[in-house]
Amino acid sequence: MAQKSNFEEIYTFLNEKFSDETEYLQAVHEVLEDIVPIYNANEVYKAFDIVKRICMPERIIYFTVSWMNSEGNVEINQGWRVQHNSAMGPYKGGLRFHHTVNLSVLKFLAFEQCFKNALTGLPMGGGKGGSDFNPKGRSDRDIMLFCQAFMRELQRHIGANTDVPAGDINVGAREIGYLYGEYRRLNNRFEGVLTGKGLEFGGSYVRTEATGFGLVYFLEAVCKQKNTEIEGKTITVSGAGNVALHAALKAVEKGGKVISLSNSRGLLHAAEGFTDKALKWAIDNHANRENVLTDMADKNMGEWVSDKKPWHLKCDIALPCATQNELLEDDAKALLDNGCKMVLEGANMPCTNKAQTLFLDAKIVYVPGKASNAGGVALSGLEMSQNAMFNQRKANVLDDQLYAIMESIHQRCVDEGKSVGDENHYIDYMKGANIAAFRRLADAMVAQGV
Ligand code: NDP
Ligand code: 2IT
Repeated sequence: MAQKSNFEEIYTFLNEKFSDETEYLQAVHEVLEDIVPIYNANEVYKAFDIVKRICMPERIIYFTVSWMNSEGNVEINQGWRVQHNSAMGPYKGGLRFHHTVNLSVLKFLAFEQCFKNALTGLPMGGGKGGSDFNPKGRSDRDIMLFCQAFMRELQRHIGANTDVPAGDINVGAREIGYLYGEYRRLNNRFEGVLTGKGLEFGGSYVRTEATGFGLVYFLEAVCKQKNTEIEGKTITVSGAGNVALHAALKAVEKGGKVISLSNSRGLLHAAEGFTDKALKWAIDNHANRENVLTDMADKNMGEWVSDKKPWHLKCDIALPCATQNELLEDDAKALLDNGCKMVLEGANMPCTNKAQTLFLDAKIVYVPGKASNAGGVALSGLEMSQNAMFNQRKANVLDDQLYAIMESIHQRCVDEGKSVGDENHYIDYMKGANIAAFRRLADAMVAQGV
């Protein structure tokens, strides 16, 4: 029999082993608080030492990407794929290219991905990968050369039934195309080894929109639960990439007033709210602009404010959709002081631990990304099933499926996150998401033995 574990013992064990991996420890800590009581009450989970095993990646692949750029100079980057857990299906999760990528960041993302994927109800394990390559300001040719070199190594570790990467920060349709092309040339076969592919080569309708749209579908479910609606609400959004722009567009379509977008250089403030026309222009143009937000300001679509985040703006709902730890304790205080009632994460772990605590203590709606941004990977799961059947489903069918999946994730969070005996019926979505995902993952692991 394995020894009995508890929160402190497990966290100390991980903290001693991985003391310099701050983002990974932060993500694990967030989950342990909620799941250890469930674990301690379950003799089978304890006998199988499930919690430690869920926290530790099954495999980490590291490689050096040496490549020759378009000017004939050799460049060297680091590449990783963290294959965290495959009990529920092939490892599944995105690739990120950003100068801040390191093992701690990828381990936190891979760990969270397992919980997120469990919530979708689809058969997917969890993983994440990427590189410290900084694609900003690079030529299209350099991007292609880097993607090809990255895939030359990654290809031997992935496969449609083994590990299926997708996009994440700075990995969009163009990069997935180049990565997929290199995989196909090296392996001489069509298979759904990546998701987010172009519609002409195995891609799925609605995948591009799915994370942002899914976030707003989740918001709609929250509003229904609280007998209110999106229409007429003022919404702040951070980020100006795939997730942020599609979330903003869907929120506007639902009658919300979206007053901000942002990036690492500043904020675009639209006091009267962005129009759907402005957001569609941004969606069509963001991938090939140096700074789509200053270009929008030049077109009078909003006012550009350098080096500012949106969290000081008065709003009813905040949707952080840029990156991890972008919303700090002071930002959370500003949101609460201004009457914000709901925070739903589009990004992965955008709120720091202190910010989360403030939201939960204030008993406003706070939904962690592993639940509210699961629409992207859910559509990836649907892309995998279309690839396996060699077909392509219609956009309206997939949009309905996405809606149904987000509603069911919401329901799972409510079932596990409602406080017994609380007359205010407060839903702790964080606890609900962590416990619902943990039960599914733990049961899959127990059933398969050690
Ligand atoms: P994109 O690369 O399309 O956009 C990222 C956006 O975030 C850019 O506007 C970027 O600004 C901004 N950003 C990045 N780093 C920072 C920073 N340190 N401070 C402020 N802004 C920053 O990525 P996605 O939209 O795909 O991803 C956004 C988030 O959503 C990530 O956390 C990702 O993990 C998560 N996510 C993505 C999914 C997907 O399907 N794509 C699915 C689920 C979650 P700049 O251009 O200045 O760097
Ligand atoms: O964080 C995420 O869920 C993603 N970047 C999408 C992963 C996927 O495999 O579609």
